[in-house]
Amino acid sequence: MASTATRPIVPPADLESFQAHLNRSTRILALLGAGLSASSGLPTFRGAGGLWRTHDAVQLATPSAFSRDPGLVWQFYSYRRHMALQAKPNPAHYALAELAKRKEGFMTLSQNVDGLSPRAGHPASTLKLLHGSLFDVKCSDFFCSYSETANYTDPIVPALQIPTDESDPTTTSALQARELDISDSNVLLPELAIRDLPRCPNCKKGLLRPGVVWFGEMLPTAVLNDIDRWITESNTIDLIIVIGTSARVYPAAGYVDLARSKGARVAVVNVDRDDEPASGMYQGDWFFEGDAAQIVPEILKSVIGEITEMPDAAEER
Ligand code: BJW
Ligand code: ZN
Repeated sequence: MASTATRPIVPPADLESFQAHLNRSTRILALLGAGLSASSGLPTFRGAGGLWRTHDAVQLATPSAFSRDPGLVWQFYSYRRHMALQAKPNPAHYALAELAKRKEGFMTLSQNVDGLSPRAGHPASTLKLLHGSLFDVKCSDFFCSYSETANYTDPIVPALQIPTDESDPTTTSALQARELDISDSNVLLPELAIRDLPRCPNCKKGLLRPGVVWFGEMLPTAVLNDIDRWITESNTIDLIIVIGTSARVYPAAGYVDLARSKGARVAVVNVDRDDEPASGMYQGDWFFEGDAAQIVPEILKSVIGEITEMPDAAEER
């Protein structure tokens, strides 16, 4: 039996044909999803990681969830801000950032809100954040236009501090400061009063909310316009690389078909062989099955070389 230890991550034939196409491609899109950050320790939305306490993460990402229970939704997002700040970009974030620096016609569309691609040094001009950022906040009052970017205060208000197990008399003092895993529904969360939630400093009336795009909301117009401009600059797109996304949420998923309609071949990187784009795979496409953190640096190597340095912009903040 062949040893798995020596098996290459990517079958050589696939790798060779993909890299030949990558090397000659001048217009390349990447569509990124939560699976890109999975090996940085951040959960995905659908599938095993998609439950937060007893709540479906997708159900919490809606304006109606926020209207119904802003405290719960803030606890969910405050936890995610905290987790994203603790996480580190992985080799796939660095590999994509490097490709962006080396290939002029490379544009990245990210559905991720975790800030890991910017922290890996992905140039902002070629990174379009379709669904906003966990570190943007804005007023939830329709009539107030207050917004903030790069708010890394953790917790954003004291009431959203992650509880520790100080109440447990059996733990030593060193352990007493240990944060509880509030994604575990057995951990009791404090009741939050509306007055304890982040409040808009401008109108003083509205609650602040995370600056992310929830279901039923428009994606940021400037971002959509930038992407449209890039797409219509030329009649062709050579390649779209679809990484760690179930590609089921629109309009993001629609960019795969749009790229294909301009001639693009599609390369998918996903741990789940069944998570193909909704319109399926065609002859000439590639499916690289496995962890994005391992596969992405491997398949991009013909352009970016080996990833050696991994500076994290968060350490300079
Ligand atoms: C790994 C891995 C590893 C794991 N390595 N891989 C057309 C048709 C039908 C419906 C619509 C349509 N157009 C619009 C809609 C409605 C709706 C929609 O798409 N619904 C669908 C569910 C059908 N879209 C919207 O509402 C959008 N707005 C809009 O269209 O506005 C116009 C409009 C307004 C009003 C009326 C009408 C039109 C907004 C969508 C916003 C999505 N927001 C969220 C939350 C963001 C904030 C937050 O983070 O909390 O974005 S939902 C959630 O899904 C999040 C993600 O960015 C997004 C995509 O998820 P993603 O990244 O693909 O994650 P998963 O978990 O699904 O997949 C992970 C993948 O990784 C899996 O495949 C794993 O196998 C893989 N994986 N580990 C590689 N290590
Ligand atoms: Zn306001």
